[in-house]
Amino acid sequence: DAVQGAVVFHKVSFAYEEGRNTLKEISFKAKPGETIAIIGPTGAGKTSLIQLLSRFYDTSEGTITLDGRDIRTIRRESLRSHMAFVLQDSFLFEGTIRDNIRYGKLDATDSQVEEAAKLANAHSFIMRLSGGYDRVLIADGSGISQGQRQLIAIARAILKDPAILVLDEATSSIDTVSEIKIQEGLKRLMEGRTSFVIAHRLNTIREADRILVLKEGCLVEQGPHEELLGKQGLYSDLYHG
Ligand code: DGT
Ligand code: MG
Repeated sequence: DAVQGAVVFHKVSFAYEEGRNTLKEISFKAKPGETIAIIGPTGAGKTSLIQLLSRFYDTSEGTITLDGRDIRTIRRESLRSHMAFVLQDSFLFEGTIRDNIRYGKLDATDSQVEEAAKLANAHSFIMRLSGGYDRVLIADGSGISQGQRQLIAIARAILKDPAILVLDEATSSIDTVSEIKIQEGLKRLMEGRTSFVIAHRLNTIREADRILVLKEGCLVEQGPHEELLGKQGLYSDLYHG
């Protein structure tokens, strides 16, 4: 039951409210291991598109397939077991750092947890905290910075080892040191997985295999950076500010 991570959207439309489509006839393909950057103005439908992928909502029209299989035929729990989400305010629960990372794979050993934390660049800051891996976090994560929360979320995702990764890049300011650590951790996390990134950072966008440009629920352009620049359309306008 190994999942390769091929994702196809075929004429996908979605409405939160009847008669008002939030996403309109979206079609694109992601091959296993590709990185797809999703960009567009606020309200364009980026988060909604990602939510369809995990069946947080189901499409109104059209189909989404994973490795050729309509995701509506896959139980949500099973579907999500192949995905990890690293979101802007990734959720941490009240419990130890160890348990927060282990949430990615409940039967992981302590050494697997630490290995994932090392790959995520989280190990060194954890070791500097009093209590280390046994430090208890409270639900809103206070006591650790936003950047450190992200590193824990990345460690959790690395431990889970999913075929599909969904990443919502932070827009808010994270200090430069954490930022570099996060970038390195994310790079390791994205390797060999189909990754969907709601991208704000120019580097991520430029390096993506394909960029989806959304506007008012429509996929107005798609392609790699150079190709889209050449079109001198919305992407080129956004890129040149
Ligand atoms: P962002 O995060 O501000 O850059 O915007 P996007 O691109 O992530 O936009 P998205 O998908 O959150 O919203 C697309 C449209 O759908 C927008 O008009 C707001 C609307 N919308 C989002 N979530 C809901 C919801 O839960 N219920 C309803 N009725 N509308 C929603
Ligand atoms: Mg959003």
